[in-house]
Amino acid sequence: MNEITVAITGAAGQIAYQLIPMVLGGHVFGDAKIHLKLVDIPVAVPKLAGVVMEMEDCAWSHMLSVEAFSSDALDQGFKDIDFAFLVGASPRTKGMERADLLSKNGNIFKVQGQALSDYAKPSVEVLVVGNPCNTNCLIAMKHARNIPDTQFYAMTMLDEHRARYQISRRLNVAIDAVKEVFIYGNHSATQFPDYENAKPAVDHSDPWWQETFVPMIQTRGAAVIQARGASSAASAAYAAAQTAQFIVQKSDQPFSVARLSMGDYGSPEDLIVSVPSYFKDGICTAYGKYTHSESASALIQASYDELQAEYDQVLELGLIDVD
Ligand code: NAX
Repeated sequence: MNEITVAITGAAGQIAYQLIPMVLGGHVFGDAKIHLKLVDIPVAVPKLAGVVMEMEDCAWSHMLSVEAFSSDALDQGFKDIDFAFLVGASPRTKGMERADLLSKNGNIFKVQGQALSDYAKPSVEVLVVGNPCNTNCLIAMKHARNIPDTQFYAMTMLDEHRARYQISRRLNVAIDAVKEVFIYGNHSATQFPDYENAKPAVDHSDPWWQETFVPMIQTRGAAVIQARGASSAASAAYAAAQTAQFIVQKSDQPFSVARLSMGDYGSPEDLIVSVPSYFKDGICTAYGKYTHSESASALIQASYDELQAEYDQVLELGLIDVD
């Protein structure tokens, strides 16, 4: 029997509440039967007991076990896992400086990276969703000495979905007819959603693309918070499930994901950067040879610069040892 052991951190949170049924419902890992480990901070563990009960009550046919773990017990929470969704993160609270946010999350992802290295299978694949996801992913990767860097990813699929939908609406074509839309840079308000290489082709001379479309995608998360009073959850969970599918299937279809840069598309090497990607010989690699206008290139560079600044701050905070 094909079995897989999966961990989800932030399991008592709102994204996980949508993601867990997708995983156990068999929508992510194909026919594999699943051992699921739910991890959250100690005060949230009692709530996790309720999530466990609900999943038992679904009697999922793919489910072998569901257990709750405290983030203080990653030796159990990450034991022998094949796939990790790192969703849990510390939110930015009112008045918090960006450096404080990086520092708080950096310490979480440092511990998680070390624990993945110590307790997960060396073949584990790791998808970071918790923000700032690119830099959190980098920190976890740097502390996971026993796991190849190529097995770390940060999610930009939700941004791609947001962009594809808006393009389909603008062009008045079916969503599935819109292809080759990719996110460049950071999962943040500086990201560049590339309309210039989308299929069907768009009219670049129309200022709507740069003046309306780009900022709309960049700030869509904030717009959802404004309308819903809570951040994206269903759409984020769906994007995480789909990204995991691409990863476990080693898909040769191109998709948006942030991963260790090899300098692709002019990105700074050794950072976790989103560019068009696909699996080639089992490794997630840059896809295509897309070119960009001068103005788009400047936007892409601004997002790369933001990632570089986050990295510099993380170095200053001593969250990564340079060796
Ligand atoms: P919630 O606040 O609902 O849940 C977060 C959960 O993480 C909480 O239960 C909290 O106790 C837990 N947690 C905190 N520290 C932890 C630790 N050290 N170990 C384990 N669990 C821990 O947030 P939710 O809406 O689920 O969002 C989760 C994260 O996803 C946030 O950082 C959010 O910013 C990020 N997002 C990322 C997106 C992306 O595209 N990459 C889009 C959606 C979302 O904004």
